[in-house]
Amino acid sequence: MRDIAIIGTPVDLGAGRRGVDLGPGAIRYAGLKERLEELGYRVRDKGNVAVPLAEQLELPAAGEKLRYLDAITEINIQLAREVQAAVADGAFPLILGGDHSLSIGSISGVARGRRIGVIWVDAHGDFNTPETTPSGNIHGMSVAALTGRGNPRLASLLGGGPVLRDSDVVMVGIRDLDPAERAALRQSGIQVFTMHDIDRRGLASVMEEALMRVSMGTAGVHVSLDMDALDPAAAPGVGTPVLGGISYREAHLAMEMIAQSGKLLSMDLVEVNPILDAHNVTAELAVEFALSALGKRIF
Ligand code: LYS
Repeated sequence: MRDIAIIGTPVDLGAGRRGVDLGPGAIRYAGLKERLEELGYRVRDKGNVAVPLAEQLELPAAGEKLRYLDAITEINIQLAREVQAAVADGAFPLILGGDHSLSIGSISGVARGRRIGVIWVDAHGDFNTPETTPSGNIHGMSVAALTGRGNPRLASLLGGGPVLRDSDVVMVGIRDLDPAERAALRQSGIQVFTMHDIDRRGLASVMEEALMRVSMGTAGVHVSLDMDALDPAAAPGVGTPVLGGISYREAHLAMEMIAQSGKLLSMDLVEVNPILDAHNVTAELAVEFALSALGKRIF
């Protein structure tokens, strides 16, 4: 496929910290469209999904377990429709965030009417539900929702039950789980590759297994890249940094292996926070990793 549809989703309502709403602009500013064109793609920037500012909305009550649920549901339904339209046009959807709650919409759109696999590259499991969340932030609940858990409006965004099977989801780069989230994730059928696994086995072996699992029986693979999977020394511009992440080269290698698999259907680039960044390096990295996932090679 040589057509790419860029869809921005400048949402930060799912996060505890402000600023990732500026991520799509920062990634565009880093030259995403031109650099994809240099790779030989025809790129259409579809602009941004409409997102209200936190300032326009009522402040959630203290202790709220699903902060900004109405707005986030609405944004994700819109995003899912945009993504579905891109797929119907034969284009590759490339979604720019924004906080990780947007993957509920992007993946619901890509998975409409078919079974897909997902590689979730992240420091966090994003497997909380309203019962387990310590923060009430919906960006910590995306994988739970996509596999049918938690709030029904998120878990069945477009209607029709769970979007993903547990066995079709693999997490890579995990190193920060909340206690009840950790227990739930252990009970699920989701394969989790933590930083410990990457340290012991090496990233290549982990990615080989991840790709094999998510490719089995599926129409293809969506990659959801949270920039906080990277070590904060390489990618400082993220909302929820955690020490001990994957290196610059490991991230490239993961994306290069995804490209070589020939299975990639669509991709999210999320949690870029330009306010916390240094000269836009994190957005520039996001562009580089998208290029590697879409076939850019060293030699
Ligand atoms: N686990 C934490 C929470 O639920 C952090 C999630 C970070 C998601 N990007 O709030």
